[in-house]
Amino acid sequence: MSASEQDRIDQRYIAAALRLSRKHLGLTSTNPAVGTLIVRDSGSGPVIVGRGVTAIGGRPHAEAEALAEAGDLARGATAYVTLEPCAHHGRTPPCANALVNAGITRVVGAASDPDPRVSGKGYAILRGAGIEVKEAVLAREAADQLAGYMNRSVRKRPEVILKLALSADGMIGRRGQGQIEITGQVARRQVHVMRAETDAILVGIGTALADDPELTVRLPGFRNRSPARIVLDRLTRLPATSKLARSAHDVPVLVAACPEGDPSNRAELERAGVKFLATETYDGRVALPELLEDLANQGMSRIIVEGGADTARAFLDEGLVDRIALFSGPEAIGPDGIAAPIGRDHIPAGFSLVREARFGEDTFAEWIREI
Ligand code: AOF
Ligand code: ZN
Repeated sequence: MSASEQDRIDQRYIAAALRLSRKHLGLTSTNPAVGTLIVRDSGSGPVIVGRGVTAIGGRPHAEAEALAEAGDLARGATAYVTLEPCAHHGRTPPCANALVNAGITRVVGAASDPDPRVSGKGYAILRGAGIEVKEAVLAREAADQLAGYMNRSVRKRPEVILKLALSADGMIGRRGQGQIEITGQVARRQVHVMRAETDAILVGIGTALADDPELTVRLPGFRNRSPARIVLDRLTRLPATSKLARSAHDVPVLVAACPEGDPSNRAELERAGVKFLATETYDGRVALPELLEDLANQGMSRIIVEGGADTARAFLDEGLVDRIALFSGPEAIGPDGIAAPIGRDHIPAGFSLVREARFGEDTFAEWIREI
């Protein structure tokens, strides 16, 4: 087989392993959602004999699952891994050793693991055992998908995804009105998939009061995939009668408030099951870097900021946005619109376009900032 033919096959299986692992994105924190495929040559071409994704909750690891499915067929096979196999004795034995013991002869990897217990050591164990190792195949795609884990490891905070729905004239809503429909149903369904792939949805109190949103995942096939809901609510104004508070026993609601917030409302919200974050403040505002650090310490890797304009601007101004996801609808809102803090033509420096799509009448584009 020529080298370029081999490269094409390797990219195809890494792409398949990334697609496979995506189904557990948002379900494995604090572990990354990794994918593994075990592929062997059947004589008439390569066949997949084992598939693994990091299990819900983070363990077992993807390699262990894939090796279990492959059994003896792993001997002499190639393992495609979206993240460098682990080298440490954690709650599970090292995956690098498991691959060696199973008789894998070639490993193709996408991302390297920044975890100091693993970084470089996983690949070294494999090479030390005589396994052929090829690294960094589809490294950009893997970095994109593993951005939550990478952010938490390197920046010590979750990946912050800023999601906005923009009208044709660059507005995100109409003054004095609650939720208005900017994008169609197909795009809205896509938002629910994005929510399901995160650990929390964050909004400002302005949005919570104006829209009374539920911020849950309501999509067939994605039941029980609602992440926590976080409200930036400096003065503890979230009503105990809001949809958020009323559903707090089913899906967690976390409020970031300042000490001067309303104590009686706080007590009422706590009775409804709402939890309060230990928030630091400066200039009377919730300190966002500290809030994010706290969320990372609670195990969160990906959060999605969904509104409104002031909240989006606060994260942007502090340089705390890692991914920008813009949905654009076909209709204009006009002069009573609320201007978006950002637009397709005003993406901050340092971000690069990773995805463009159409959802019904709407367009979608996504940019990420490299770590
Ligand atoms: C892998 N395969 O599927 C995942 C890996 O707490 P532990 O023992 O589960 O270890 C967590 C670390 O394992 C995590 O920081 C990352 O380095 C690695 N995750 N490794 O070989 C997997 N999810
Ligand atoms: Zn492992």
